[in-house]
Order: sequence, then structure tokens, then C-alpha cells
Amino acid sequence: MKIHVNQLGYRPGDQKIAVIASDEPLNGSLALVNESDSTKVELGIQAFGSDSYSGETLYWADFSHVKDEGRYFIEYYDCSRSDSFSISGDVYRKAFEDLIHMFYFMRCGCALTEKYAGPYQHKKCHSGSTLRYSDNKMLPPITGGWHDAGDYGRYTTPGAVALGHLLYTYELFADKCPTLFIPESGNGVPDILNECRYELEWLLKMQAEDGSVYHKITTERFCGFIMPEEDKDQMILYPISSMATADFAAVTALAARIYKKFDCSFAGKLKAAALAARDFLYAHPDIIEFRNPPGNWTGGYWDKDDRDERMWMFAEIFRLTGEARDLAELTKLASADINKTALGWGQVGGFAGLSVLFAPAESFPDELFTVFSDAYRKHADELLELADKNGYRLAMPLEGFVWGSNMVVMNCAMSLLVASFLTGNTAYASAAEENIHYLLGRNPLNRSYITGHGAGAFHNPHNRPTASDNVEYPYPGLVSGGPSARVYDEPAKAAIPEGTPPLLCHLDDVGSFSTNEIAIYWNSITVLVFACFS
Ligand code: 9MR
Ligand code: ZN
Repeated sequence: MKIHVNQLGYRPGDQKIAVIASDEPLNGSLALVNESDSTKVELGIQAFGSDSYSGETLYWADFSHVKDEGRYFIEYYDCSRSDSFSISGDVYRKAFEDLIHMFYFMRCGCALTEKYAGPYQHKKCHSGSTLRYSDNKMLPPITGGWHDAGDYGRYTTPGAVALGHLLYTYELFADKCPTLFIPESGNGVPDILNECRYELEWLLKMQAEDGSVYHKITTERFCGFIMPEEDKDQMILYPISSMATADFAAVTALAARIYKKFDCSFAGKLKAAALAARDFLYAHPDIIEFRNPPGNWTGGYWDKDDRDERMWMFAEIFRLTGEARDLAELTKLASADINKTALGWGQVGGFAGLSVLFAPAESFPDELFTVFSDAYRKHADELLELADKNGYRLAMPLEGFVWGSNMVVMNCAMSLLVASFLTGNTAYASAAEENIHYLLGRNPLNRSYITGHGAGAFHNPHNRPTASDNVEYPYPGLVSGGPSARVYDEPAKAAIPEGTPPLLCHLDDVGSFSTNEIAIYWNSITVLVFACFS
């Protein structure tokens, strides 16, 4: 038998449930043990039954009534026990900070100095000239921004999406955003915005003269497991796409609104860039897809529908311009059958929702508010129903266990949180937090999917610097992609037999890019969710 808990712990007022997997009936007693004085509280055991996500027979032990702060573990009469965890008001705080600090370590085109990066320091990377794919022209270097993931590519759509998560985090939870230890700290600007600006300055360089935006800048193929400064292959600026252009317009418009208070001239630059991208898309109403040209093997971030990106763009641009035609376009798209709660790299309709739902009163017509509010509430209701039937109390559809499932876990949590905000019904927020418990170790592998946080934290991410920096452990605050019902990499294929239940399809191995990579947008959506609880 195994007893699974959130390995960081629980806040005093929260619902607190341990999940126990056991092939044998649980006939003995189960207790919550206070580590400081060994006092025990006996816990009732509730049989859940068999769980299809894990293939296990599960039981629950509810200790919500214990509210005293301290360190605890749960023990079965035969001495099997859970990992130790805390009950504490600020149980998520350090993880929340590290999740944001991660972006500093992803910076490209500058040296990470020992002062700020400690053992994870590295020299300036990816600063050579740029070959533009469309006309084979050599351009000056396009530097800056964050490495996307375990590879060193810089891609516009996921970059904009990560910025979206972080900028809405700031907008919705400014008072919770921590002071970090980054080179800009102390300049009077909140550090989360300092960090985002590093990406925004790069993003602005990705815009072509006609207002359109290049899809990505990467080498032709992924480099080996070397430090970023050793990756000397030619940087290639790939063609534009309408998704990249629309995401760019959306997030620069959002940023223009936020940075106005701190730096008028930067905000002006962002606004002009947003409008140029929008104007390009007005002139090009048809989708412009990006596909990797033959012989080019870095990430594709291919997407077959740009209506959700345009919807997000028009929502944010309308908040900036108030122009009737932008509102008309938004209204048209909002009435179409487009997902309105997704916050991922390929589907961004949920950002249009955040933009509309959290705007000052009367910014948008009531009907539009209702469209997005209904979409979020409907999604949240579906999720509550799923959570009710789930042994690990996950509010998440089975189909969500794809490459990067932890992004879906967090996206579902966010839908629940938005619904909680819209209705005042705290059952939604409580369900959202159950997804955090899953992420932090209450899962069949007893694995925390955030490095450095939780006794069972994964520590072999598919991340090039981690694999080549000679430091034993990766920096804390990295989110793993998570279990994927279908695995694509050799180590995972060898270790995980086909047909394994989804929650077990994860391998903490540096080679497992389809279950154990890291990515900026997996971190950033986790930041957004953790902000609500930190
Ligand atoms: O996160 C992406 C995932 O949803 C896709 O299924 C996968 C395959 O196309 O690509 C993932 O994105 C990767 C990107 O293409 C390149 N950088 C690393 C990203 C994370 O694995
Ligand atoms: Zn770099």
C-alpha cells in the first residue's frame, strides 16, 4: 500500500485528503502523526474503489479538521507511512517564487552570472547572425528572450502564451508577486514585469516591417546536450504565421496596458507594434500556417486554426483602442464555435476570456461577458463532475494525458478558479486546489512535478543545461511535462509498456522528452494557478 499526499502540504483551512492505493482491503487503523510531539489523530478511511486513470484501488483519508500548523505524516498500523508534509498558511509560497524565478534561468543572449545564477551560471549564448529563411538574407543577431524548453529554440506563439500567463498573473494578483533576485531587482518595477520585459524586448524584434511576426528563431535541428553558449549553429529566422502575428498583437497590447504605469515610452512601443500586427491581420484575413520546411527539425508549434488567436488579439486590442471595428471582430469570433477556456500554446481562447471577464466594469457589452462567463462556468461544471468520479480527485479529462499533460492539469484548475470568481462558489476553488495536490505528489508515482519541491520531486528533466552543467540537481521550480498516455521517446517506450494507465506514464529520465521535458508555458500556467493560493 502507498499513502499519497501533497508533499509540500496543505493550508490550515483547506480540504485535506490523503489518497491511499492498496490491493488489500484496509482493515487496520490510519493516523495523522504530528512530528514535533508524535501525537496521533486517528483518521477514518473511505473506500473509493477502482480508478481508471491509475488502474488502482483507492481509499481516501480526510483530515480537513486538523488545522494546527506543523509537520505531519500519515501512518498505517503496519508502519507504512506517507512523506512528511506541512500544514501552514504559506505552504506554496516558495514554490510560487521559484516557478517565476525559473524564467531568469531561461534567459537567452546574456550571461547568467554567478551572482544571480550560482552554480547554474553560463556564458552569453545565441548571439550570432541570423539567416532569414524566406530570402536567405543575413541579418544582424536577434538576441534575448527565453529558451523555450529543454531545447534552445525561441518560438513566438509559446513565448507570447507564457507572457500571457505571467502578465495576467500580475494583473490579477499584483500584491502577491514576489521580489526576486534578478539583475533588475530594486529598479522600482515589480520583478515579474522585469522578467517579462526580457522576453518582450526579444518579441518586438520578431516583427517584420509589414507588421507580421516570424514564427520562430532556432537552429536547423536540435543541438546535443551542450551548454547554450556551445550551441554555435546558424540561427534561422523562419517564416511568419498568422498565429504568431495574432498572439504577438494580443500580448503586446496587454503589455502596453500594464507597462504604461512604469515606462510610457516602452508602452508606446508595445502599442505601436500591437497595432501594426493587427493591421497586417486585417489585411490578411486568411490563415497563414507555419510548417517546418523539409530538413528542419526544431519544434513546429503547428496550429490549424487561427481564430482563437485573433479572438484574443481583438479582445486585448479593443481594450487598448476602443475601436468599434475591433469589437465587431471580437463579437463575431466570440459567437463562433471556438474553445473559450484554453490557455495553451495552440489554443488561446481562454485568454480572450480573461481579458473580457477581468476588464473594468462596462468595458465590454454584457452579451460578450456572458459568452465567456458561460464558457468558463460550463467547463468548470464538467470538471467538477469528473473530479467527483476520480480517485486522485483530479479535475481533468482522461484525454488530457497528452504530451505536456501538466499544462492541462493547470488549465483545468484555472477554469475552476475563474468559475469560482464568477459565482462566488468556493467548491470550484477547492477542486482547483486538488489539482495542485496532484502536481505536488498526490499521484500514483508519488512524484512532485516541480523540481526542488516535495520529497519525491523529479530531478532529471529533459533540459539541456541541466544535463550538461555538472551540477547534481537542477534549479528548483521547473515543471515537468507530466504523464503522457502515448510516449514518443526511447527511454519511456522501453520503460512503460503500452496500455499502462495514464497516470503511470511518466519517466524521470533526461531522455524522456515526451514525459519529462520542461517548457516556459508549463511553468507560467502553474504560476497563474499558484498565485491564487499563495
Ligand atoms: O508542448 C508541445 C506538445 O504539446 C507537442 O505535442 C509536442 C510535439 O509537437 O511539442 C511540444 O513542444 C515542444 C516544442 O515543439 C519544441 N520545444 C520543446 C517543446 C516541449 O516539449
Ligand atoms: Zn540562448
